[in-house]
Formats: sequence, C-alpha cells, structure tokens
Amino acid sequence: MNEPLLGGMAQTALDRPGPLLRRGNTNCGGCGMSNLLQMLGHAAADRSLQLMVPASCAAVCGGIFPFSTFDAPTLMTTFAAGSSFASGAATVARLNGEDTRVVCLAGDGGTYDIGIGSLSAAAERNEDVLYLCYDNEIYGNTGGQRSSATPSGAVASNLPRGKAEPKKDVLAIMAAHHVPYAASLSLAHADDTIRKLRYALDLSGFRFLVVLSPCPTGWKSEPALGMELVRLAVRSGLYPVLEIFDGKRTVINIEPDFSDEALDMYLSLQRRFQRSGVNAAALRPELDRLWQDLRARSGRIVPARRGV
Ligand SMILES: Cc1ncc(C[n+]2csc(CCOP(=O)(O)OP(=O)(O)O)c2C)c(N)n1
Ligand code: SF4
Ligand SMILES: [Mg+2]
Repeated sequence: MNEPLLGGMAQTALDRPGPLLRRGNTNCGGCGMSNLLQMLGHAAADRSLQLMVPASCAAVCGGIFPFSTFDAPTLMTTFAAGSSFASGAATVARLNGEDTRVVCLAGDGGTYDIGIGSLSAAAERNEDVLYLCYDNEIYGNTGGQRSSATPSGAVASNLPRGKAEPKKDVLAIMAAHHVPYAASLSLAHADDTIRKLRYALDLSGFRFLVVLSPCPTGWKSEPALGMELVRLAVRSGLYPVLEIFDGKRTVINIEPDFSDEALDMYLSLQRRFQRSGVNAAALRPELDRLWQDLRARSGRIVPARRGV
C-alpha cells in the first residue's frame, strides 16, 4: 500500500511501495534522522539500496535480526568500520553485477571521530559508496557526549560548561580527498536535499553527504521545532549549505542573511546553548572566519557581512 512518504511532497509513480523507515521504530519524536530517511526513500524511489549502519541511534532504530525497521537490506557494522563494510559490499555488488547503491548511514561520532580512519581510506580509494552522515552534533545513543561535530558553546553530557572548540570542518576534509561529490544538506530545504540525494545516488565513486539532524533529546529542544531550527541555522550562517565537486569547485547553495536575530533565536530555542550562556555576539567572529574561508574556496571573494 502506498502511503505518503513526505507530508505535503508529491509522491510519484516511481516511489518505493513503502517508506524506507517503517512505522514503530525506536527513534525519538522529532528526530532529524527520521526525516532524512523519509527523504532518502523518496529520492531513491525504485533504486535498489543496501544500508551499512555503524553503532549509533540509526543502528538501534534498525532493529534486531531477523526484523528490521528499514525497507532495505541492512548490515549493522562496528563503530569504526562503516566505510570498510560499505567498501566490501560495493565491491561484492559490482562483482555480482547487481544494480544497487550502497549507502553508509552514520552519525557524527561514527564519521567525524571514530570512523574517520576508515572513511578517509574509502574516500581515498574512491570506493563506490554513498556516505550519509546525520549530524546531531553529539554521541546521541550513549547519552549525548560531545563529538568533534559539537559546535562552540553547546553543552554536552560530559561538558557541562559548553564546548570551547569550533565544530570540525568535515566537508573541507572530504574535499581534500578529491572525492567526486561532497555536500551539506538542509532538511528544511527539501527540494535542494532531494536534488542532492538523487544526484549522489546516481553518481559513481565516493560521495559524501552531511545533514544537520535535529535531536530534541540531546539538544533539549521541542520536537516540533526541528525544521525551524535547521532553517535558523542556515539563515544565520551557522550551517552552510554547499556542494563541492571533485574537491575543487565549491558552490554555496543557500545564501544566509547572517542576522543576529536568527542566530539568537536558534540558540535560545535549545537548552544546550542556554545552559552555557553563549550568544550571537560570542559566536559571530568564528562564523565570519568560516564564511571568509568559504567565500575564498567558492571563488566569491566578498565579505560574509558588511564591515567584515
Ligand atoms: C568502539 C565502540 N566504542 C563505543 C561504542 C558505544 N557507542 C555506541 S553508539 C555510540 C554513539 C554514536 O554517536 P554517533 O555516531 O554520533 O551517532 P548517534 O548516537 O548520535 O546517532 C557510542 C559511543 C561502541 N559501540 N563501539
Ligand atoms: S537521541 Fe537524538 S538522534 Fe537519537 S533517536 Fe533520539 S532524537 Fe534521534
Ligand atoms: Mg551523533
């Protein structure tokens, strides 16, 4: 039975017969990873998928063999080796002549931190893998510890005063591997996200996508506000939405307005920031540096904000 995969988004005759993320899963209400899986299912349509999922909320969500929440063959992998399993699965699929896309679905802990060795190796070998990182900026599944994706000023369960270091620039790291495609996705901009998912699904070689993924449990935010939070993160410049081709050509897809209003709103709607007391003025210099760098990389040498 066909059921709407995305509230409000038209379903086509090519869509999967059922959602990629089935009902009755264990994800918290308002989990961005659930939204991402809905969009991936929609973008994949009738393409065949295999999922590789290292330890994370997504692995728990996937369920216990022989049952699965995901409507695709799924392999739960060790934490550090998602990309290695994906490389193997992609090779087997090629040798068997199977027309399937191998997707490694990993959290930020499994990507920016503990999985970065195998990720770097697979990217350097240009394996035929679509790597999809849902970035909730913490180790969500084990209680919300800091990762290197945690942004400055955010409190984590093992960091009560808030993080002093800036978020790691994982797209710059992937660009340095000269992978065919690397991009950041905004769940609040569904058209751009579906376009990028489809493009990445149909490309060969290593494709890397990262998605800011609201986590009401860890961010201490209202479950219903996830999309609004992503919108504010994009608007304020905190979360750049861009794509990088072959590690060289950088395209900024959504232009922020860099307003302190949006940034302050983003911070005030999450208790992880309220608890550290960080505000827009404190974060702005770091964001200005990030955007000056991005402008230079994209070939658009214009100031991120007037007066910068
Ligand atoms: C080698 C190893 N260390 C620690 C763990 C415990 N562990 C399981 S999931 C997880 C957190 C994963 O964080 P992330 O990748 O960001 O995914 P999220 O939980 O946020 O979805 C940790 C620390 C483990 N399974 N294996
Ligand atoms: S803890 Fe966060 S990432 Fe994990 S299922 Fe809940 S909302 Fe999703
Ligand atoms: Mg995480």
